Amino acid sequence: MAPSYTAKDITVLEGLEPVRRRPGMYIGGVGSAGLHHLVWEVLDNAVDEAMNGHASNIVVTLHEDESSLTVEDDGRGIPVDKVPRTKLTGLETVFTKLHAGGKFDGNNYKTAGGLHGVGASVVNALSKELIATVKRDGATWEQKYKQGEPVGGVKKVGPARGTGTTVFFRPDPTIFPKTTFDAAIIRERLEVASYLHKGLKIVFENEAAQSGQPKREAFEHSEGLADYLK
Ligand code: TTJ
Repeated sequence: MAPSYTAKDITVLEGLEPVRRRPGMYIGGVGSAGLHHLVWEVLDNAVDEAMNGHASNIVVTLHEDESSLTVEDDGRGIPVDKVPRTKLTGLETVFTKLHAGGKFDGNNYKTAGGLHGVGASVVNALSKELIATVKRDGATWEQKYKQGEPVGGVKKVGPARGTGTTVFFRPDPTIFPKTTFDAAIIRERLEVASYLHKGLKIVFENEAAQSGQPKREAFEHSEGLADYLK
């Protein structure tokens, strides 16, 4: 028999107001751990695309101001066409709709790192600015947001070679008392992720590196945890 959709297949999507009202419910708190949680949520989305066999490279860039970050993958690219039921693009849905339930109310099942790819809207809600860029079907598409609200629609901004998703975000200083990221914390997480996900190449570009620190590091382990044990 052909598969059919039932009520249980329809995901309830809410707006982002509750995230800005009670950020701790979604990221644990607004201190350093909560701030870095934003990075893990975005990173997990890119890692999921790699785990599904569609991406093999991730680049994480800590920008010179230390308060903004870019995560890029070479996966399929988040779809930019409109979803009939919601009349929104897949991209806008990912970044502006809260998939019902918060992390700490037991409604979303977690992977090792976070919300299993539904945390992008939480990051957006708590960002002063976020730019999502998708390369798909030979074109580059972009949508910008401020405090989780779209600033215009999804726009075609030029041609593209290959496919992928890039997310630039700057955490909102009206939410976080301190918005500077710690390069050492990010570097460590990326190194561990590269051991856990065999064959995935993760590059860390640290534009804020001081003299004597590497500007670029690549983490890649063809044998995964076996490499770690060695
Ligand atoms: C969804 O189904 C069609 C093909 O693409 C799937 C998808 O969502 N892929 C995806 C999401 N790849 N990469 C992302 C992603 C990457 C970053 C850096 C951040 C976010 C929020 C998502």
